[in-house]
Amino acid sequence: MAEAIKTISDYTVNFDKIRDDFPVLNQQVMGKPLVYLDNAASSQMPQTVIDRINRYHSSEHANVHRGIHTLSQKATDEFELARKKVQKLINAEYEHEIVYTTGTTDSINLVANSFGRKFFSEGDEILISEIEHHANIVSWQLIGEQTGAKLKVIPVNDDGELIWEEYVEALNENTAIVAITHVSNALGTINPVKEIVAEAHKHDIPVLLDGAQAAPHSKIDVQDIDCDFYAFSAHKMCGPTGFGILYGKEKWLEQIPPFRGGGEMIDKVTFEETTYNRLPYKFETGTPPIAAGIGYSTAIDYLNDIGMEQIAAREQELLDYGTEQLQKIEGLRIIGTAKEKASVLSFVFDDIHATDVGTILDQQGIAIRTGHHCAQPSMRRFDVPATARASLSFYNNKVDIDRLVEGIKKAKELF
Ligand code: 7TS
Repeated sequence: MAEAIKTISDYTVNFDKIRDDFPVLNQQVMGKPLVYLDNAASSQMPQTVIDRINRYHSSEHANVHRGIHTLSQKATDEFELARKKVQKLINAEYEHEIVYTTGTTDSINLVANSFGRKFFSEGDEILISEIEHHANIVSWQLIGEQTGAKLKVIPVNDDGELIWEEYVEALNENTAIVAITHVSNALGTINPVKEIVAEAHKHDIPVLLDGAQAAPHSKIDVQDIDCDFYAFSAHKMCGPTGFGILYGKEKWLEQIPPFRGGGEMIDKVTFEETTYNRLPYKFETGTPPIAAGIGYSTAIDYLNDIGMEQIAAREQELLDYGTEQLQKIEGLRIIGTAKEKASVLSFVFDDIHATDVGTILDQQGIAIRTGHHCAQPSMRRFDVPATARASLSFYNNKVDIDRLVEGIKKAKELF
């Protein structure tokens, strides 16, 4: 992901100071300074985002898109500003291609239901990979049960990389959609999404990308990738929970029906018939998470101030350092060794359960995630019940990794 910038000395941002922007990091857990390495689950919010959300609640709160009064108009303007910022962040062609959701899971469910109801029929295939998050498996299974469409799964090799020939071979006249993760949350694999999309488009097959783990860590350009849908969550990008994005190409959003019914998404309602609002509001129902949207808007400013390229380079450097250090620990096996990899370090020991590693680390103030990471098929592929996973953000540093290594060694001693 890191492109032009290669070394710490090339940074124009002082990443060690950046840590001070995150109040949650400045605390003791179990009597030790917190080391937060669970960023793939959720990242932390900088003070500026917390302040923005507080200000909204303290002096700006009103419902959006419906009030003539000043507060409502201001809330609407601020909430809609996030849409413009997201459009710019991911280089979407039109602002109305940005649909607000409550997160990646919600975005994928929206496409599965709306696209599936319109286009799926008996015998259709939904092409996914072996290393998807459950959100990008189960949503499709549910709509498959209603429409007769079935999952088809592209395998990965022992490094956790998509087997390209299998992908090309799997595409056929029955493929209704390709739904694939940009970056695997369990293994860190970065999929070659531009090539995946180009190959599918040769057969006029649309592609949904699960960008939950990619959008926080690199510059996303949906026009360059040419994907048809792109889903991601605010809370993994220094924003609050409860807010997310579905990008969809205008041509698809125009064609597919609304997912949920209610206020906002309508144009005219009678008991006989309802007509729908214009894009993107056709897909947005009820009172949205306004404070979260406004907070996310500030999070985007924050990320842009640092620069997504610098973030990618910093994380690559930390990942390289972390990989090197973990590899030195006897008996530790890294799961997920793709050449193109994002800042996830999943590992196992043959004789220590991942949960035990996580518990010992927690006792030392080190937060990681253990378990199947909502990606049980990925675990099955590597024949492990669970992994311990340290996931890095740009605000982590080498001291965090050194503490992790020390902590793991302690767990080894104890077991
Ligand atoms: N897709 C991927 C690739 C993810 O990593 C996650 C969350 C989701 C979808 C769902 O995102 P949500 O915001 O809708 O919950 N991944 C993780 C994880 O790795 N640990 O906790 C949540």
